[in-house]
Amino acid sequence: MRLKKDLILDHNRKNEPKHREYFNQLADRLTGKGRDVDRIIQDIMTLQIAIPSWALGSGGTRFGRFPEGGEPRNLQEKIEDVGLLHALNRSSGSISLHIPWDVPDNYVDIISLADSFDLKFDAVNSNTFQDQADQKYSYKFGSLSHTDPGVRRQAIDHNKEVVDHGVRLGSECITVWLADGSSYPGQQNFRKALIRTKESLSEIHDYLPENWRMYVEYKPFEPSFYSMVIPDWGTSYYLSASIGPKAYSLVDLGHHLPNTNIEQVVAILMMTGKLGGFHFNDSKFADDDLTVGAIKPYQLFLILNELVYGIVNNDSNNPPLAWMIDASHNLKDPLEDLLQSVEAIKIAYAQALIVDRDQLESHRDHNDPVPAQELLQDAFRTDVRPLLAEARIRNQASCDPIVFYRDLKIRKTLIEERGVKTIATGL
Ligand code: PSV
Ligand code: MN
Repeated sequence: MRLKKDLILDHNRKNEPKHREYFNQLADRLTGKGRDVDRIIQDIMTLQIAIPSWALGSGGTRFGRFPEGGEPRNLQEKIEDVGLLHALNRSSGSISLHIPWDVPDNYVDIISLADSFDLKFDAVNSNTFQDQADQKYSYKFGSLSHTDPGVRRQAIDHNKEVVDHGVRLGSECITVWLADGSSYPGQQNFRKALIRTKESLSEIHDYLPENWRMYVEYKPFEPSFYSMVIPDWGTSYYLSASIGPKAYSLVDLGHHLPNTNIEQVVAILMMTGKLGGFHFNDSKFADDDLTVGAIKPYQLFLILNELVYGIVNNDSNNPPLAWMIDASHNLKDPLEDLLQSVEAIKIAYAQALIVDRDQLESHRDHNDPVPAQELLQDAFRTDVRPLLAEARIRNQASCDPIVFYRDLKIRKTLIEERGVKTIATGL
């Protein structure tokens, strides 16, 4: 399904007068505070957040899955879905593929399809957490960290193949997430497992083309329940710092133990020039993979505040970040959920952009936490949504994507086109 631009522009025209009123009020207020509103809108207009190919169908738990219907049946349809999102918000201009769930059968066709929606290919993801039917060795007891060199070889080669797929698609980075670890005390030698992982990752790193990056994702538990080989940002940093210049850490917001100060983690990684990118999501308990900003919007804002600080100050030449979503949609229409997630990231980004940084540093230098808190919370409590709507209108996207999506009954059309019982590959 392809959205006609005229429909979007018509919808915008109808909603424009009301939007103008809200926008003008906010723009006046921000201008009065010395903020450059046009510059902020420009920054919002250019922000792009990659959509994971594995999150376009309904998610589920080990207790069940309740699909919405009309799920994409193949990679082409996944690209069409991301194309829909991008047409609606002009902020979802890339797709992150998971291999082997999404191996293209014809690269030229896939690239030209993506092109026709103005989409690029973001990080490719390897999968050594599941066994595939045709593979020789099992990953039951690990992959890149495995005690058996044969299993490690298979896992390394898989990662190299993923890089090859990415090269052909025009991607420039690979994300490696390992399920490797142990579920029982005594099962694994922590030191040896980490060293083996480092050696395997080094070989993959050295295989990367010149302009490529490798993102090393960490996670404290699951599927291993006692120890994960890369459990936290410290271990990920150790690996990315010691493996080489193309290696960076990836922060998945759901991969922290409760109350971890993620904004501080982000600040330190960025300060060291080793922050590669994000898997955005939200959680109440652990890796819940909920809609970004659904549970802890203030934390999200504080994270974005550190990112904007790093971008403004060009922290240790940290390279441009990969902004990606990694979520699961158990109850919501996946496309609506993704629209909400992208919106939440942009809201937090816009709030971070309106922070008066000079003033904040001055409060910090004078050890005055009260105005520092007031200043941050003033930005957080500002309803910046008119800035986002304005950015979308200027980008010829829908001023109100979810309302428009529902008005057009897009899910119903997708179900008619693809059927009720279609299943997308992924988790
Ligand atoms: C693992 O929980 C993870 O966050 C990794 O990024 C995987 O690639 C993805 O989820 C798989 O759904
Ligand atoms: Mn992730």
